Amino acid sequence: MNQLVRFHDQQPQLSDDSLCRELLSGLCSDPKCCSPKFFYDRRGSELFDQICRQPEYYPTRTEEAILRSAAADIAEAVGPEATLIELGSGASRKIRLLLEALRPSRYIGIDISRDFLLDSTRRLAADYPWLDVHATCADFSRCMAWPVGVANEHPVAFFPGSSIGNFTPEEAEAFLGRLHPLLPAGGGLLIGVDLIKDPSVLEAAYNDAAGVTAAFNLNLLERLRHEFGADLEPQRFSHRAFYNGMESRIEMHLVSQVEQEIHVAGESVHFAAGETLHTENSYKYSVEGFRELAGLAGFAPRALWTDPERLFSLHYLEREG
Ligand code: AVI
Repeated sequence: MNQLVRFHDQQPQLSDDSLCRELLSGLCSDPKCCSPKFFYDRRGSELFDQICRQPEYYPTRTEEAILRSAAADIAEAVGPEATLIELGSGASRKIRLLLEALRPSRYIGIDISRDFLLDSTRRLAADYPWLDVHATCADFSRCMAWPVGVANEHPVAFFPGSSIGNFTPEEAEAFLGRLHPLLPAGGGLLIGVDLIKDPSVLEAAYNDAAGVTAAFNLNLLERLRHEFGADLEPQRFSHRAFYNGMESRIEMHLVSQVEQEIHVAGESVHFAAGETLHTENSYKYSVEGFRELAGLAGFAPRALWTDPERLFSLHYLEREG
């Protein structure tokens, strides 16, 4: 296999200590909460892959269908010889749907998971020998910097999957605000955003019949036990996901079935029966609502693609000024 991937390591791993402090501060806050980043240990990432294949979870297959059917139009909007920079590139699967149509000169995958990143970018380089492939190990949600001298030519950031929805709107605006200075005027952002729709469709997507999303949510407790030495019984919690129409977001919670005390890193945390640990928000936007948010961060709308049922949107935005 062609191993020609240029690797840039920004050494993003937080120490176990600071992760533990972050975890405790959420568990001790009122209401209790936990960052969704704690979902993604090895098992959590496998379960997320399975979620994407569930019949009720429409975002992945709908976005992929949009990328397939709109590839030529996307190529026209983006233009030739782009440097594509994928934020949170994971398995680099979706970008493959665009490469032949886009013919970018360079691809930079950015991901926090070093081994996974190297593996997937090496496979990409082997499958597309004409493409200059780079891998940057970094936590793009905290700080972002392109590898020096690599993204000068027509950089276009690619942020699929509606991962922007896992930020609050304020965090999303701040995130786009950090991206803005990394792009030259006219630099592009191709971003997938899940749309507001009938709550029954949304709630089914986060309560799949096979119980994969429930297992994904509950796996967080297994991670607390194994990685952070928490003393708790996962079967004393249950999965809950519902649409909060006032906030336009799906909320995921772990609900304590009984009154109980759990112990994490020397601290004891009390749960009343029915009290929840809020584990994730997944914000949904209207096309106009997302354009407005992106506008606040200095991005102007250039093109938009959706599916016939208007479940999901793919925006092409350009940095203004
Ligand atoms: C990664 N992210 C966009 C997913 C979402 O839909 O918010 C995470 C997820 N949580 C439960 N199911 C999927």
